Amino acid sequence: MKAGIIGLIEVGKTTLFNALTHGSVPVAAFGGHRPEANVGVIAVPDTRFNRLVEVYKPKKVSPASMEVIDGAAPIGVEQHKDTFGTDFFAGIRAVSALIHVVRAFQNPALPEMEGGLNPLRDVKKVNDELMFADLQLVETRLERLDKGLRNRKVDPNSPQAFERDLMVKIQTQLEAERPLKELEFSPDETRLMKSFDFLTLKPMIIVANLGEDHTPESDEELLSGLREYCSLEKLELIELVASVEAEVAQLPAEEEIEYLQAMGIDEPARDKVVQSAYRALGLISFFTAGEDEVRAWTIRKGEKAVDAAGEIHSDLARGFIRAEIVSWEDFLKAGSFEAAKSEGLMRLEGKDYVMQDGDIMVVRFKV
Ligand SMILES: Nc1nc2c(ncn2[C@@H]2O[C@H](COP(=O)(O)OP(=O)(O)OP(=O)(O)O)[C@@H](O)[C@H]2O)c(=O)[nH]1
Ligand SMILES: [Mg+2]
Repeated sequence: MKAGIIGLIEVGKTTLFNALTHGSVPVAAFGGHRPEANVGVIAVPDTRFNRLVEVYKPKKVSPASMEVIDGAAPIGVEQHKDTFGTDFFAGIRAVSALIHVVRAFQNPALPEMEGGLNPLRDVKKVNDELMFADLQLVETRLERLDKGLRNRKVDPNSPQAFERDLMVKIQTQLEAERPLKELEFSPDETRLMKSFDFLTLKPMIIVANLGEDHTPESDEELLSGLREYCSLEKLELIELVASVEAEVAQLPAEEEIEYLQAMGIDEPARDKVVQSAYRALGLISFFTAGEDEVRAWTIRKGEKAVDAAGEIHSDLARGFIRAEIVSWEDFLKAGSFEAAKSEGLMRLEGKDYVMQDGDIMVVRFKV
């Protein structure tokens, strides 16, 4: 899974990248507007996974992971467009989720923002740019289709007509200034759209980057509009101080926990960012656990036992007989997979069993 950090210039994208990856990429180097992106791989934080590791003390641990990309497209820097080539958004077209950072901090060292600090305005501005980029894409495609179809009778059942209808449907939505993820698409339409990598089809979360000196009162004043907008648009909003998160991420693990506890925080906000990106994508985890390895696997909500088995190895899907499943709650109750088994909490499920978040699975198979 890949997530791309987007947002206007100098809002703290690279700072958040550092917080997420425990990294120390220089912020705002060369104004930050570099054509090359920062890329990092991070483990998806999961307390259930940690618990499994405590129980099994395995030789190998393999948490779920996510790739984070920063700097591929700082939005709103028209003057830099040429240096990025024709497709300004190329760097984030390949991601599956967008982490949209918006500035909610004052910083006298940075140039004054036109019209003052206004996170709601900025989020809308970026969202408009995403819709505009998709609209350009679909219009280019429509032009090309129409050129190909000119002076020819088009069979309404032809693939060309099907694609044209789809593109018009997309265009209509974007012209109404609504993102594509609100539309429903048939499996055939989805297949056809895949190569376009439309930006407004991607799940998105919003990160409001607050100042170090923020208070609940100042947050309310600054963010009430944005909070309302996010709840209307069904966008998850995470409020954090990226600069503090980035500093904390530099501490050794134990010190970090102590530091956070002293501040009365149970988990770093960066964990929430990753988890909520995971959720926005409709992803869940299931686990395989033993003394050799404890591993978290990523699947989509609604996937079946046989799909989950196929994630592990295609042989397991091909020769699938049954899945031994212990739910996360039952695992906690019993203390281990084996104990759950002897207490009758283990279930034997068939191919079509719909996997639940946190399931622990052993696949019985034969090839
Ligand atoms: N006060 C404050 N300053 C921050 C915070 N996050 C980032 N900054 C400052 O804002 C400036 C820009 O931060 P970056 O992380 O480079 O922002 P960016 O969005 O990556 O910037 P570009 O890549 O240039 O578009 C730097 O001077 C940071 O120190 C924050 O949470 N609070
Ligand atoms: Mg940057």
